[in-house]
Amino acid sequence: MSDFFPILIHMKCASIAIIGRPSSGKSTLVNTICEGKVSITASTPQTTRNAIRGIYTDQRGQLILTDTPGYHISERMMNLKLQETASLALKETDAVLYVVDALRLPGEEEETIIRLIKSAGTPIVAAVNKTDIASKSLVDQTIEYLASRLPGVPVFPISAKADTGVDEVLIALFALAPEGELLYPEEAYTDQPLEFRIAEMIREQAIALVTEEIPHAIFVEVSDIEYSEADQTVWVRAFINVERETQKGILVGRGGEGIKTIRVQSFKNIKKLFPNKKLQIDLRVKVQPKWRQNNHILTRILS
Ligand SMILES: Nc1nc2c(ncn2[C@@H]2O[C@H](COP(=O)(O)OP(=O)(O)OP(=O)(O)O)[C@@H](O)[C@H]2O)c(=O)[nH]1
Ligand SMILES: [Mg+2]
Repeated sequence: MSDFFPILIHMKCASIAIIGRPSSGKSTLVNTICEGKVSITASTPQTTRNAIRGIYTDQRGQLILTDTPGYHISERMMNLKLQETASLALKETDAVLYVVDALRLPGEEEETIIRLIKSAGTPIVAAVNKTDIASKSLVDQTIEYLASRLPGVPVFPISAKADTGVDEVLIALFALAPEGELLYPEEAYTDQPLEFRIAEMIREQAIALVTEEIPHAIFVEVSDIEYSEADQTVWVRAFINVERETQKGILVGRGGEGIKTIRVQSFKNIKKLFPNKKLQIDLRVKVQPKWRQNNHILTRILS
């Protein structure tokens, strides 16, 4: 008899849609799970605008996590498109990871999201986030609320930022995952195109610089990535688009200080994408009046 006994390892593979209100910490959670910068984050709500895949692999198998735009009720054109992106992600998934912000008492928006995820009919795991800063009483109230609205759904108190309770969420997700081959290589942590990742890293720093409504008026497009073999340098050219001249003035800043800060801060993250090369980033700010009502632009940047 042969000494060789094949070991049958039943790997699991599941796609998970991450759903929740704006600013509940969905993108922070994806980054913590995937141990990399998959999705940009900000203290202002409605940061994520696309379905963004993060990939987590360990000896149990693979979870393909789809970060989605925060679900916000509004009839504005851009918001309707963001809602559609979140709803679509629910259709192509094995399970939903529902992230609830313990700092904000549930309201109409939470009720809408619960209706939406229930109607999708896929298994749900819920995470009550920001337990590192929320009081115990707020966390308990949120857990109670979820138990009453989603009976039978496992609920985990977590901190996406401090990485507590996240392992328990992974155990619950793998428990729901079907057996299957890995869809991505083990070392992959996202599948986003390079141009998109760079544009997002620039947008993150532009958002960090401004307040009020301006973060929502920004979109970034990379026009060009060029590699020069001779001097081992990657050239990135990108446009930060805003809706008004006044917003442009704020982003550029006095003597160009604003745009310089965005370039220097985003450089740190973008450089990690080109570890052995030199990097040059050329940033311009451009005014695109009322782009949020322009179907052509919205379709291009939100698809
Ligand atoms: N203290 C604390 N802050 C957190 C935690 N998770 C997220 N945050 C913060 O909450 C803010 C929003 O986080 P994001 O991850 O961008 O939230 P999001 O749900 O992806 O938001 P949208 O993309 O707008 O829907 C950021 O300032 C995060 O640093 C947490 O566990 N604890
Ligand atoms: Mg987000």
